[in-house]
Amino acid sequence: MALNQTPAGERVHIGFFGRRNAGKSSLMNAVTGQELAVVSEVKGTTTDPVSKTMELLPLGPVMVIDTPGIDDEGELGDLRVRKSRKAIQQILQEADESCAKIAEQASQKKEEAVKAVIGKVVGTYGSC
Ligand SMILES: Nc1nc2c(ncn2[C@@H]2O[C@H](COP(=O)(O)OP(=O)(O)OP(=O)(O)O)[C@@H](O)[C@H]2O)c(=O)[nH]1
Ligand SMILES: [Mg+2]
Repeated sequence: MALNQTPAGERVHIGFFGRRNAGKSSLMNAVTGQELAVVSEVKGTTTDPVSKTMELLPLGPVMVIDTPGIDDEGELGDLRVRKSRKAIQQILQEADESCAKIAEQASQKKEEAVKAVIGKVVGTYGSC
């Protein structure tokens, strides 16, 4: 399957989350080497999640997601925060599914080294 046909669910998801003006959009642009998101000194510039599928070496096919600040305020701000939280949940779910898949593959193959790495990841970061 060509890289640009990889389904979203099989891509590594990379999200940028944080307070307004923290530099999320700048970081996303720097990581991707593209001007994907508008950057400005005005707090709350990003008002909707911006996602882009691309190939990012050495990872391969990825989906990068920039999000509105999680400290936004007011009626509109609350809606933006909700969108950011949804994006965070989506990424965590993808991570859970990927982790379960790797663990399953490792147990089938009985590869102790792989299991050890997973154990280390789980031990270090809690449930992965
Ligand atoms: N000094 C400094 N300024 C930065 C850095 N990264 C971003 N900025 C500046 O910080 C301001 C906010 O950057 P953005 O990337 O728009 O921040 P953001 O987190 O996307 O902001 P929102 O979209 O409002 O949530 C801009 O004026 C950037 O030029 C950095 O590493 N150092
Ligand atoms: Mg932004």
